[in-house]
Amino acid sequence: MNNTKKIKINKIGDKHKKIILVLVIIEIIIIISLLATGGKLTNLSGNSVTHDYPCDEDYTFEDNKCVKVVEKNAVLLGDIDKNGIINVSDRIYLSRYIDKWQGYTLDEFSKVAADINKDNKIDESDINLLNNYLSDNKEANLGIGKDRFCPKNYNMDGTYCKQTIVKDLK
Ligand SMILES: [Ca+2]
Ligand SMILES: [Ca+2]
Repeated sequence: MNNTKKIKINKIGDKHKKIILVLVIIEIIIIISLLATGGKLTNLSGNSVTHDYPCDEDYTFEDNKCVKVVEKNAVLLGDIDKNGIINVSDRIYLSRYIDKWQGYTLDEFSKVAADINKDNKIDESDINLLNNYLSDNKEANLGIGKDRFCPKNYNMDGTYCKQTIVKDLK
């Protein structure tokens, strides 16, 4: 009686071994096929084409070009350090930039934020307007802390600025 039981158990064990072996073989085939197609483009009909992915990682492949959409918060007029509020730090930064302190630079967004009277120059008159605003002189408020802008080459989309960068294939 005991012997019969043993044999049965062994038979079931062999079956499992075969199933596991088949699964391992299938897995190996899948891994090999993935390695073989890695880094390649596959067209709609499922055929592999010969070149590597033609765009840098952060670009998508559209209409035979590499396309990337850059999105940033729109500039708040007067928010020179771009932290979302207008305060004395913005004025300090602006005056140091105008006085050419080392390390005080403005990027394309900050330059829009700093030109408070919108005359395409960043100078003392912008500091004066910011000073007036900070000392609660509402007459000097030309949209400081309210108007939002996008730099050139960006499109306004709600409170965001978007820029679409298109590059040729690598
Ligand atoms: Ca600020
Ligand atoms: Ca100005």
